[in-house]
Amino acid sequence: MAKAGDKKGSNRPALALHVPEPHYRPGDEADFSHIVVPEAGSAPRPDEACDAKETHPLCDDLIRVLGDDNKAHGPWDPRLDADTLRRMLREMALVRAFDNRMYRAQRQGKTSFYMKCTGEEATSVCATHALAADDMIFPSYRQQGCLIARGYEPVEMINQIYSNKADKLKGRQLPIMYCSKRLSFFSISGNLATQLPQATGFAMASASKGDSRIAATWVGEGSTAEGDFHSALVFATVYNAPVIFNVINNQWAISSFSGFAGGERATFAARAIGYGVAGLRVDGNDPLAVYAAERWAADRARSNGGPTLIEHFTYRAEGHSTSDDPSAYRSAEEGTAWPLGDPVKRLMDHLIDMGEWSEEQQEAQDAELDQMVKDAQKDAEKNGILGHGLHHPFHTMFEDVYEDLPWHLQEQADQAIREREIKFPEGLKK
Ligand SMILES: Cc1ncc(C[n+]2csc(CCOP(=O)(O)OP(=O)(O)O)c2C)c(N)n1
Repeated sequence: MAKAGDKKGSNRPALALHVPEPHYRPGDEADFSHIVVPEAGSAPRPDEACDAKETHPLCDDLIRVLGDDNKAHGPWDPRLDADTLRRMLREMALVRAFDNRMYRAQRQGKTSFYMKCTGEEATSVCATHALAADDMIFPSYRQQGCLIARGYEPVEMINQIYSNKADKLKGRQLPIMYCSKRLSFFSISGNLATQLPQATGFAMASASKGDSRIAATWVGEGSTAEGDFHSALVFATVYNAPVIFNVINNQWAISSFSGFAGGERATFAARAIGYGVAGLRVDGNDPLAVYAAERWAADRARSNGGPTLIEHFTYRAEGHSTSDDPSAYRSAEEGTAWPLGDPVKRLMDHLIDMGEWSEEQQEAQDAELDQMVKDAQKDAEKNGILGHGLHHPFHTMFEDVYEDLPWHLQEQADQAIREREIKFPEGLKK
């Protein structure tokens, strides 16, 4: 019998630690043939009122509606009219035009930071269309599409990005961390995953008041590794809270691939099984499938069927943010090799196939949207850009939190203002 600390003679195998490694690194050829892409229309659609268990086989499937033939297939086809489809297409294209211009604005030094959502537009725009206008959205930082789908003005977004004197958040948030009470869009938090328990809490409050508003939240697959994910799902399942968890699996969390959040072992949708909530796994680049899944979950939540976790399987086509260089850690070929295509092009091709749109109309719309964002940018620049000094007055940082400023903060405010007067005498004020 071996004694403690006596390794000699032991024939037990040595333990080995598994450290996940992505399939492809810079310079590698990217081949996604291991990803199972089922036929569009092949996934069954259970009734919204079904037992959560009935959805669980879908956690290993992939709900797809738009086929390679550009037609809508199967029971998940939401049968939207052409006007709604054109509106979703326009808003996705607007998000892309906005992202491209703001990325350039950061490179031109007009703001310190920007984050694009290229390739993921459907997961925010089309999901928002499936919600009621006053359902509460608890976003992460890549859901500019939700705000655009609710009609937020690009100029307001740019004012926030520039932290200028018209920024409604008074420069107190990192660029792109928007918030709009009017549009039921909760304040974005830079601390990952805090929005999940907040969404569950809102949903519980809404239900306990007998209200009709549900909550929908978005989170990256990497952030599901946070403890907040667990707390949010436990409370949601225990109290059958009317909340939708949208997990955006775009394969990467900055430079960590999805394997570091558990993606090698099970799908992210499959986490629903352990909590006993409904779970769906959807092609996140298929605008119709995204709409249909979100609508299913919203109808279920609104009729007291409880929470749903939706994994949107997609790809982050660009860098994490303007501070990131993905060519340092992933194969440059991944974006083009991604098997689920581009959501904007897929919806455009579908509308063209229906005889409701044309490439010429798309081109003209792209030019119009680009001009629209350019005009909004010009208007926002009148209110100031990074470093031009046109921001909210310095002392406002001490306002809006307390009704009566506590003495120690008052002291700090007085001291800061005095020091500022010395550093920046009249005429040199920054
Ligand atoms: C609590 C916390 N940990 C770490 C970070 C740093 N951080 C910011 S974004 C990010 C990656 C998140 O990836 P994912 O959740 O997959 O979302 P994606 O960026 O892909 O949309 C990390 C680690 C943070 N902001 N907050």
